[in-house]
Amino acid sequence: MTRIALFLLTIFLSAACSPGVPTDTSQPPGWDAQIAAPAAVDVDPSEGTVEVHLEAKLAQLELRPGVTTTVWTYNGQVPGPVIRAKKGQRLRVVLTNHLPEPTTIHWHGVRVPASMDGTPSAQAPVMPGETFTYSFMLLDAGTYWYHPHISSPGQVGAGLYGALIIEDPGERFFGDELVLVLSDISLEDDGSLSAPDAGGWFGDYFGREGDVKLVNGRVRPVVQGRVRQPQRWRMINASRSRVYKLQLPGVSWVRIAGDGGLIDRPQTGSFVLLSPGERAEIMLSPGGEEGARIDVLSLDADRFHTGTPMPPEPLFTLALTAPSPKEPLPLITEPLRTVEAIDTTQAPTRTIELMEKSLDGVGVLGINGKTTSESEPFDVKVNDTEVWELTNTTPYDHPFHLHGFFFQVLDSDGVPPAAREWKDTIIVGPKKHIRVAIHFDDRPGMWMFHCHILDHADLGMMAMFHVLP
Ligand SMILES: [Cu+2]
Repeated sequence: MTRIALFLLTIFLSAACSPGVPTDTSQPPGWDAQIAAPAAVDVDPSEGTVEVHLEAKLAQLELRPGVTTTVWTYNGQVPGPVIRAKKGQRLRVVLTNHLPEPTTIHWHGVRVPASMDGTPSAQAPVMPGETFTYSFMLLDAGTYWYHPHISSPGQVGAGLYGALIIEDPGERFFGDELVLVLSDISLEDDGSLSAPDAGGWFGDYFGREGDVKLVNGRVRPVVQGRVRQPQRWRMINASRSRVYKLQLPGVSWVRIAGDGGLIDRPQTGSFVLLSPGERAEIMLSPGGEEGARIDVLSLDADRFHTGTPMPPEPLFTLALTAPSPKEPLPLITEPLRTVEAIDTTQAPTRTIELMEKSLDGVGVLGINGKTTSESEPFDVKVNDTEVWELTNTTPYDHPFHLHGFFFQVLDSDGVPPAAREWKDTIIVGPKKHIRVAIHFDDRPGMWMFHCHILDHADLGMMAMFHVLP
């Protein structure tokens, strides 16, 4: 071996052995080929910036096997491409609208400047044929997603959503990584999309759930995994209204992250609950024998509290291959990171009531007595801290989503959460009282909060607040 080859080999080996950095996948070749969503291409060669081009356009895809559907896509695919960048980088996304109607992109959970939030108060809609460039620094590692924020029930329901993964280069290795965008879509018998307002008022009131459940745009896909070889699943619920509740029979797992990156300590549970907009990351280790197939089950989350949930259905399948030739990594049990508690000693409390009422003889949804069009924004100031007490006086669940700022749950009906974490979306059940702490950091502007059952937001359960400089 020449000296230069030896030198290069030394460089390679030292890179391969640096702690916490995954340098190879120990899964079988093509392990995620049937399930993974394609990655976005970074067209900016500089280290500090990731630039991605998204074209919103119609495309023909076979979502339900055997039939073709004209869906609304980013770059011709559902979900849109997985955008990957690192904490500390700038993300620039050039959106071109080739849809038949105006659109925007909202960066769900990402602490962007108000002008980049993609809402009607943040920007003029991007008209058909127009281009708009989003550009912002990435402050927090975690699993996020992007979707339109005008006509969002129809546009999200038609296929416009994608994952945004912000990596922390210093993070330890939890397992071979899989991004799972969970959604659903409503199709007619001939494969065409159901009308965005199908069912009229009832559709709005109940929240339209698609009859076809999708994992990365596929029906019942398969992921191959070695027995006892850990995987890290980054899961996003991009559904318009469906609450996903997953059970993983025969799989040991711990939850390691939520909406805004790693939680303070790993959590165990019997299912993963994801309301629309929420994210969860789990580290998992499949048991069983080589050749076994484990169905990941979708349970009915019973968001109407009927007490008679529908039976579970398989959502996707884990096909087990030979155990890893390496020593398997055990599921993590030690603390993951320090999440500093927001200091609420001087913080005033504001009540946010998710409610319903009759308006001109029609049932509507609202916040604090008012529908979106009736309500006035309230003011807070940069550097304020507030406690919001979220309550729900309707008889069914609403996932509350706060734009622009993370919150920490203080307690739910007086019970503190098992882990401390950063959240932007939380399901609020009937008669619940969930107290959350919010610190308004230095990003003034107009921001929204709303129910993330997008049909409910459209029916009035959305309001605004103004962060004053
Ligand atoms: Cu709701």
